Amino acid sequence: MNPDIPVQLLGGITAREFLRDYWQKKPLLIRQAIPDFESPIDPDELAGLALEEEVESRLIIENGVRPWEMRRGPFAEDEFSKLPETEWTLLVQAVDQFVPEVAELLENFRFLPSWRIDDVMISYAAPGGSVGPHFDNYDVFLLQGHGKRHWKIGQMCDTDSPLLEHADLRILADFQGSDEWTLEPGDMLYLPPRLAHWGVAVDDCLTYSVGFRAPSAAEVLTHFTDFLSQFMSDEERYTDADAQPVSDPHQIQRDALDRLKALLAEHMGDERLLLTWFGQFMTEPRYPELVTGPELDDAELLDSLEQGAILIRNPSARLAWSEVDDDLLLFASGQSRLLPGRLRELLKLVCAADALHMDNLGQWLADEDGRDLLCELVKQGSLGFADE
Ligand SMILES: [Mn+2]
Repeated sequence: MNPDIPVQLLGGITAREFLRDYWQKKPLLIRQAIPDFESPIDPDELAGLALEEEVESRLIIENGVRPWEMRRGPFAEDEFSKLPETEWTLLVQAVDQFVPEVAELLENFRFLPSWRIDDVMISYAAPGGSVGPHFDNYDVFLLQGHGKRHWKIGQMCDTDSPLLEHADLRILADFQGSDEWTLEPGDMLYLPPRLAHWGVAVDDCLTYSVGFRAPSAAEVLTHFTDFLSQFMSDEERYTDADAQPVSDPHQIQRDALDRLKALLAEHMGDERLLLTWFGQFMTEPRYPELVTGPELDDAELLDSLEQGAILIRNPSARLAWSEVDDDLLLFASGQSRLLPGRLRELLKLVCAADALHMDNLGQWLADEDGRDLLCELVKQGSLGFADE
């Protein structure tokens, strides 16, 4: 998309302006980001999802058996009827993986890399419902779906910010409010990481949280070095064939440190492996058990497509691609595959298209590598047949 065209979702500023002035920096309130927005899911349907085994959900009851009581789903149907009239919240994670119309909302965020998006969480709150003042370590767009929610924003926080004593929730002990707004359906609030916020339902309300993912520095280091170590032999060790006689045998000298730094730099500087690890890591599905596929060979796939079958992306799959020299890397749900550069347009199609069929695949089905790729993606579960 053109980064210099005003975006309705961003209140008429361009993607370039948003990224420059707000993203990861400061909050932005956008009235009618999605004009006349009608939530594709209602509170009953959300509660229905929270009954399902594979769906992550939580209930937070402000005056429960203890203050801010938290219960984890899946829930039994009668649990909802026993809740108080007011001051509780139901949070359902990754609704985009279960409701296609919710996944479609993500099309509005194509000015950001799709691999940065985590999920769409939807919360229902009874009047007065809230999860308390808190901060998150990731960016979030809070889109009001139904009813009204009053948002207050506060100070920037960090790991030293005092929290209430609570086993499960990170509620701020101290909230220094600065701005506040009441959001109505279609209104949206962008919040950068670590900004304190506190949303309280004015009436029955649904709020969509489009959350982002950014690995912590500790995760990058531990996961990347774990990945690297798979490719290292036990014979590769600290070496000091260049050693000089020591003056004090108990002293660790500067030259030892230099050799270690060289060893680290040699491996950490391997861009190809860094890219491979990162692509695999960022496309790991939230629910890997939902990404599985059938046994299938090229001929069967071709046959099905010729008979009108349609392939769609598994809503639980994550896809991304990158370049390495003249080749391409496709990342699909935690795995990677090196492909010849001529498949670039097919890769882009696989990542972006809502559906794959004879019409848009066309010539690619005549390409053995192309067919092979589609077949592998179906077997792996990242792509699936539409009517299954
Ligand atoms: Mn939050």
